[in-house]
Amino acid sequence: MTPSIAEQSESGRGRRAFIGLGSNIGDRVAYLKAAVAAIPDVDAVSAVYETDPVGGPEQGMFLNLVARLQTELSAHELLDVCRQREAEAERTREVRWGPRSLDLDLLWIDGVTVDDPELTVPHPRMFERPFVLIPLNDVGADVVPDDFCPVDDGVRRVGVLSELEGP
Ligand code: A4P
Ligand code: MG
Repeated sequence: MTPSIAEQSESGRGRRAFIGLGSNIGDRVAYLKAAVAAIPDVDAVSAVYETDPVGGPEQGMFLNLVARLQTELSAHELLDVCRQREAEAERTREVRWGPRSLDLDLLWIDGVTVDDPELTVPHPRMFERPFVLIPLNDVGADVVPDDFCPVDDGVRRVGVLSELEGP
């Protein structure tokens, strides 16, 4: 019998966590591949979606995906993982919601909520964003609200990360 989510969380192998990745500058595929390869404990990766930018200045299209982890790392350790991957992609912070080589958002950790000055989990904007929920539906459908329709004009599936080539 498949163990329930609660049983998996208590089995000693850690918890499920989901990280959303986005890129809209340079070789987007290469940034995503390098980041996913360097995130620890990844056990599933969604398809890659090309998505219209939401918010911020006029900017190019994003590639977005969601990685699922089964991990014993804490929420803050996972935030450090996100920041390290962004630093490796020479991410700069000029404009909020502006163009970026790589953005990693810690979306969700089973059974964990955090609300402190540097980290909010679940990610506060994830449930209003098709560019998050559609890839999340590939690897964590139970986390997506039941009434969400996983089809959106601004989110187009482009393929599986390992089979894509840049940019
Ligand atoms: N922070 C707090 N909670 C979290 C969390 N759960 N995960 C803090 C990650 N970081 C979290 O983020 C600012 C600070 O948020 C971090 O230092 C961390 O301490 P940032 O990445 O430096 O800034 P940002 O990404 O410009 O701002 P923000 O508000 O995080 O933006 P979002 O929500 O990440 O949205 N459109 C498309 N189509 N695809 C996208 O991927 N992304 C954004 C950015 C906007 N529009 C987009 C996309
Ligand atoms: Mg961010």
